[in-house]
Order: sequence, then C-alpha cells, then structure tokens
Amino acid sequence: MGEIPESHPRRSSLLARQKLVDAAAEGLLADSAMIAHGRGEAFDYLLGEQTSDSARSAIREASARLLTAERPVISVNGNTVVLAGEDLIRVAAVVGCPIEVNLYYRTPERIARLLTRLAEQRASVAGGPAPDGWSEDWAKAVSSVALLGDGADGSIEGLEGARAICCTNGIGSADIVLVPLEDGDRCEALVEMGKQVVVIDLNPLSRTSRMATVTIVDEVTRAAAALVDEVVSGHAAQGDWDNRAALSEALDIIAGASAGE
Ligand code: PTJ
Repeated sequence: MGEIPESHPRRSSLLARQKLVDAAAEGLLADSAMIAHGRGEAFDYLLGEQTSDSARSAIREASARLLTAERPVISVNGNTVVLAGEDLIRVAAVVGCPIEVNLYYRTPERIARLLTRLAEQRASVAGGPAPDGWSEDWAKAVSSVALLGDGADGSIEGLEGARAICCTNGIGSADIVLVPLEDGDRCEALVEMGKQVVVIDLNPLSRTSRMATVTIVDEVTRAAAALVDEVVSGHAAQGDWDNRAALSEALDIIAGASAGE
C-alpha cells in the first residue's frame, strides 16, 4: 500500500486494514477475520469512530474490576493481537496478569505464531517508555507478563470441541476474563462458570455484548489504549454496574447518527 497522508480522513481505518492484510499473509488470522473486522467497522462508523462517554465509563469499570480481581486474565485472538496486542501487554503489566491466546478457529500453528508475535510485542513494549503515571520498574513489569496458550490443558464447561479448550492456569482458573471480540456461546459459558466477563465489541446487539458482565462498546485499538490509562490511574469501581444501560446508550448514539448538513 502507498503512503497514506496524515490528513487522510480514513487514515486510521486504512492503517488497521493494512495491518490485518499483512497479518493474514503471515498466517496469524482466521479466514473470516476480515469479515469480522468489516462488521466492526460498520458499527464504528455509526458510533462516530470515537470512544463515547458510555464506553469510557465501561472502560473505567473494567479497569477497577481487573485491578481488584484475584486471578484476572486477558484472552486474545488473532484480530486482537494484531490490532491491540501492545496496549493489552501494557494493561497486563500494570494489572499483573497473564495473557492467554485462545482462538475461535483454533489451530496449533496459529497459536504458535500468535505467541511468537506477542513475545516480540512484549520485548518492544518492555524496551519502550512506561505509561504516564507509572513509577515502578517498567521493563521488569512487562517482562513478567506470562504468555499462555500453548499446551492448553483445561476446558470451558458447556462447550464442545476445540472452542472449549483453555489453559488451567489462565482462563480455567480466572475470576475475571477480559476478552475482546468474543463469541456469544463462549461468553455465556464463562459467565455460567461464575466468572466475570469483560468484552470489547463494537456491536451492542451481539449476544456477546448482551451476555457479558461489562461490555465496552468501542473499537479494540482505542479501548485498549484507554484501558492502559485507566489501569495506571487505578480509579475505584462505580458501584452497581448496569450493563443494559451501557448497551442502550450505545444504541442511542447509533440511532442518533445523522448525515449532517
Ligand atoms: O482468531 P480467532 O480464530 O479467534 O477468530 C477471531 C474472529 C474475530 C474471526 C472470530 O472470533 C469471529 O468470527 O468473530 P465474530 O463472531 O465475527 O465476532 C466479531 C465481533 O467483534 C463482531 O460483533 C464485531 O462487531 C466485533 N468487532 C470486529 N472488529 C472489531 C470488533 N469490535 C471491536 N473492535 C474491532 N476492531
């Protein structure tokens, strides 16, 4: 792809697409990853391609819950690693939790490639600057982030086949799972197991969005960046979290989208 001018109105969208095109060529993505991304883009367009106040509130709630959990885990798939891997490693470093590669379309090759990509991202993040407000040893915190997914030995109750597979020391024993771009069945199964499930999903109508404990209706790249700031700030939870209200607010934004002048 040629150089995209800084002023191009669709610059970030084009860059994200190119990242996915390159990642697909490297065998990191599911065959349907582009379709999933396209559906997300359509919702993002209607949401104004920005983090709403309501999504920001969900990000704050997610942060507070991750920070106070006993065994938090971040579960990532192909699209998430490619679009938001580095910021999720920053989140994991601050929270002090592992990252598990857990795929909808699981193959040992993709698990291995995604773990390699995450290890590269971890090294790059460890060698880079700490987030504003972080005062401890950044390289040490980042290097301590465990990357799980290989040799998965556990299973998610209520699911069948490869989609049930998980790591016992990751999702299997977690009390809260942050899982961007999750599917509805697995989200429901995790909730049934008594876990809190935080999802990032641009579609406020998806089963995943409706099943989750906390739904962040936002683009995964923007949400992960905002989550870094929140976990470093360490704000407390906001009391009773009304997830349905958060989803309604996202739908109100979509319903109010207009063609303007
Ligand atoms: O890497 P794998 O094998 O785990 O497969 C990953 C995909 C995403 C292909 C798989 O999980 C899948 O098919 O997902 P779905 O069921 O299409 O759901 C994707 C959801 O994520 C949809 O509701 C989209 O609106 C949403 N979505 C897509 N791109 C983004 C997004 N949400 C936030 N940020 C995005 N960039």
